[in-house]
Amino acid sequence: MTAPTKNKKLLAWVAEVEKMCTPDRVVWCEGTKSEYDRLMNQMVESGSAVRLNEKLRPNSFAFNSDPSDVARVEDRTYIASRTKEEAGPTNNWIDPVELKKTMRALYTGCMKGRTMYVIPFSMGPIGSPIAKIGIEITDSPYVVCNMHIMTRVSKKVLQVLGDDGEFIPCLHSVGAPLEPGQKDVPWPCAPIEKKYIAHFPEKNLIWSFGSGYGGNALLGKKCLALRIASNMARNEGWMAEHMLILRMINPEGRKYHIAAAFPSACGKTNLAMLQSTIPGWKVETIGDDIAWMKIRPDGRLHAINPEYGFFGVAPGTSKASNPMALASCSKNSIFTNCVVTSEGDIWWEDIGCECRSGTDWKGQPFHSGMKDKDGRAVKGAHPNARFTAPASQCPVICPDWEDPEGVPIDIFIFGGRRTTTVPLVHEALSWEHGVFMGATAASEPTAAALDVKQHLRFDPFAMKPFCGYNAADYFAHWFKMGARMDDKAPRIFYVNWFRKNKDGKWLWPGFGENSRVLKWMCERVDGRVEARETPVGLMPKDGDLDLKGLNISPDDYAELMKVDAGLYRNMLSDIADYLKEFGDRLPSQMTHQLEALRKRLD
Ligand code: O2Y
Ligand code: MN
Repeated sequence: MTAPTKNKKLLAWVAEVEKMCTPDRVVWCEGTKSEYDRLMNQMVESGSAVRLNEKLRPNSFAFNSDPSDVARVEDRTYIASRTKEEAGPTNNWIDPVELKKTMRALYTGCMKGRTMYVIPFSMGPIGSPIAKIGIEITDSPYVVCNMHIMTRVSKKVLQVLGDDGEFIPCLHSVGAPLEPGQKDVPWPCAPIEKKYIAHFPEKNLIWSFGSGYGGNALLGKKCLALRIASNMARNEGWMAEHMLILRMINPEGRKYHIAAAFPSACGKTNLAMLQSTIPGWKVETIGDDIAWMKIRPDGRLHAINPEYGFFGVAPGTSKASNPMALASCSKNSIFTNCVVTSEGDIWWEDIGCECRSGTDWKGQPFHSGMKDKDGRAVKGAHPNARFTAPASQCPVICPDWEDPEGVPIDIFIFGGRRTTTVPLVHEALSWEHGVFMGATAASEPTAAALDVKQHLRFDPFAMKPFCGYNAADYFAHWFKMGARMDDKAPRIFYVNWFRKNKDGKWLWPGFGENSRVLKWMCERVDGRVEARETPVGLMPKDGDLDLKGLNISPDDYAELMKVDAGLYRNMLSDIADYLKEFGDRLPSQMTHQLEALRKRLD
């Protein structure tokens, strides 16, 4: 196949990879429907995909991964910067020269018997001043089809790239060469000790080997759009964040744009697609996972969603929890590690109906209520089972979600999962205080991970697994961005949807009712409501949080909003211990904020 580009750097890289990986053939992808259909047909024929019932789930396919390859592998994810200090204490570091030597040996001949696909893709609307071009080389047709949904794959990308444009090279192999005559398996991958998800930030280069799953293999997502992009953003003066983006519209039609960062299991996708319960207020989705933001000529921070689709967790997604996510994957979608029912539809735990009979993610017969030989409930879908769905299919997608200029951000929200201590909502006293709140965002350990003393799990800006450089320098970058924006900087808030009372009952209903908290934030931005100052930040005055129609007792509300100085003081030592990790590189503003909080709590 002749290459559809004259870009010298790209041609040289593709030739170098072909020589090293020795595939049987090279295919340049164009992102067309016929390309997608052809690859899907091939995968159905080879037995790695199941075509779902056309009437129930049009143009949709189910895959089961190898049981050893079901999620991102953080232990095998590396930031191979020049020095360990540049990667910082939150990343795995290996010397780049050593890692390249190891990985070159693994890549040598690794695509034997397979096709090498070259995928030109844009993160962000093609040609947007905030977008970036990536080229993924992979030997997985499953990856190609997922990239079609998750990114903008097109010939136009190569046109924008031109003869000497810059791109981010992303090399991926499942790490399972085929000998002549060897039959392929449905989900080829390499054993865990051969898996590497490697980032070379000084070279803007990604090398992934051995896994075909999600964030390990769809390299536009976590590897490019967060780890490599966060480092580029620091160097180039913009921001690449693990944030959803939404637009909230008030009854007068005023639009507010919100970007929010939460660690996993905090309902990020649900918030991105929230259905407001307040009459006249509406929410539209712009993105559910990643935000790229630049200061534009108006002095404000504008955000785009660099992705084109959703790679959402399937179990728990239902009409009740997130009808918009469910509608998004009603057609043209890929399902990985879910149950396929006897009718040829898809099923997972808590989808909102029973599965009378089907095949589980390991290919075994399954029905709801099934027990194993020890009497334990059998799960049909893997807990990290996923749907890949076009964002354009979300019924509440914002009409401007592809605006190349992005949307101006008014509000940042951080959060964590805390059953005690942290109130439903508080606002930062300043940009510096807000950065401190984001940098110290934390959740309680899950029940399974409880140890004697319940240490908090800090996940700064929900970026712990995704920041491609030293997190202390990342905090400094946040401080700098605020200074550049001055009074045009977004306002910063912290939420905790997960507080419980003494009987273990949730104090806040969550889901659509979270719109009440967003409404208060919007009113704060407009100066329509004053706030009361507490030691931890600014909180709603009595009556300002709209609780109309909500059945919440005054006692529960008081508990939900309570700031117990003693409990907060206990948290200070955890925060101080965690910040020590960053040593001398920690920006002085962080220590000032910690001391200021300590004083306010006295
Ligand atoms: O397990 C994976 O590979 C997926 S991880 C993921 C997918 C979509 C959005 N966010 C995440 C995440 O880990 O933050
Ligand atoms: Mn994520």
